[in-house]
Amino acid sequence: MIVRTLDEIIGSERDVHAENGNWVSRRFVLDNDQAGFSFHETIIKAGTETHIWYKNHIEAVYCVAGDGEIEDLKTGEIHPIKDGTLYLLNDHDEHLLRGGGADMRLICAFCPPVTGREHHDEDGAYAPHPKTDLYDKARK
Ligand code: 9YT
Repeated sequence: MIVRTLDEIIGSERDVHAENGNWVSRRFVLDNDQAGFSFHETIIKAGTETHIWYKNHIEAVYCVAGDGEIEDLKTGEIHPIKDGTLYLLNDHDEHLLRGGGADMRLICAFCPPVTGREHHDEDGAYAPHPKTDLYDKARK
């Protein structure tokens, strides 16, 4: 069993800040924990806009505080986000994530797991998992 607290993560290498200051991600579970997913708490700063397109990952995101919205760039649909809203990027959905009036606190799970060394590329993607073939086979 692994037990971790937010206090331990803050200020450690699991506490990752976006280069543009739009978000902070606390990585509770990473690839090297061998759980098959990674599990993060992400704070999206109020009033920010982030272009994200996870071409190599599925992500579930559950909001527990704050407010904002997500714009699906394929359909143009805009969905409000608040405490109790979940979105699942099950189709590698390109989107804009906007923080509203108060910082959004999001609980996120990634499959395949994030290793912790990825950076958003110019399209807002993370690089594929090094063993991504294993995950592709597992989904078939
Ligand atoms: C919700 C989202 O995708 N935010 C960007 C950061 C990401 N959740 C991460 O790396 O934890």
